[in-house]
Amino acid sequence: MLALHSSSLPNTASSRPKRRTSLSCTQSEHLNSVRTEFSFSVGTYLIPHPKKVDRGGEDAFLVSSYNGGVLAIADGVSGWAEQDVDPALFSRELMANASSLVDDEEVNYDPRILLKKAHSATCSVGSATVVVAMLEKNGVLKIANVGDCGLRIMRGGKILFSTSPQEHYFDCPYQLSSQLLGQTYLDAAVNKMELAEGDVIVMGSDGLFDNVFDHEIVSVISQFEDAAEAAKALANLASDHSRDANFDSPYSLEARGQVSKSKSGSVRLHVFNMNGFDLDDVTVIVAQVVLKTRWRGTMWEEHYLIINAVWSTQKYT
Ligand SMILES: [Mn+2]
Repeated sequence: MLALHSSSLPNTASSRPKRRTSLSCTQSEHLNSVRTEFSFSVGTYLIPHPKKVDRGGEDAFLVSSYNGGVLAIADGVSGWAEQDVDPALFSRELMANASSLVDDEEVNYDPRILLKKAHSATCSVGSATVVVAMLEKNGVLKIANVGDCGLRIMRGGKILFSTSPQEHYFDCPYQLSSQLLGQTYLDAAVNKMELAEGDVIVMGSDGLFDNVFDHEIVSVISQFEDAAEAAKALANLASDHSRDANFDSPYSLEARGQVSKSKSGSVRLHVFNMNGFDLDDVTVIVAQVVLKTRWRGTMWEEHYLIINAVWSTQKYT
């Protein structure tokens, strides 16, 4: 079973202009009556590991419309299964806690503080890599990343920004953990970017970035106007590549590089991984940056008509 989630952040009815009964307002009143706010149009797609389909896999994610929008993915570290711990419990609880804390006063639009509070509220045993992005209404995106989930920002068909994976050594990423030996919010890589209308964010678990090259992400994004369709296409591409022994994935290239570095063979690698297989959960979030127009008070009727026409042609709101 594939889990499909697709949503557009709500464009509330209250943001729509009200028709004015009198045309007595001044030009300056009109200028003050309109302001624009950044928001996301979001599509998500999750394909669990083929052997974990019945349990839904071990990735978890959240999409919130709070402020300009909040996106996050957590990937439960699978090694916990060897200790009879379901790796999905920690990642799911972490995301559930983050979801309920997005509007917390202390978080104050800071994704690193969101990770701190969500982590300390999580009681499950386990650990997870995690990436969080919070968009403010002025277009500033704040990102916090622990481990090898990732995020790309695309503008004009090019990648403008990429997170870098954090790992202790090959195949052992930084992770928030129930154990003291894990990382904390203080280890998160933080970044801040000013976004523009039309920018596209691609966020994924390592199941995406281990199996799909950046140039392929650019190519797929250019083929779809709808964020949900783009997310589905990227997840399917990652899944197809992970099952294709003849495809040299980013992960398999990295694995080969590690072997050539390790003459003693001290780096443990699964042979099937080196042949190109990297079966994993795949989670993809695609978010297109959109401008919402909000209204304060009254406005000229003429502008109501023009702006309304623009709305009706927007595909992402
Ligand atoms: Mn993974």
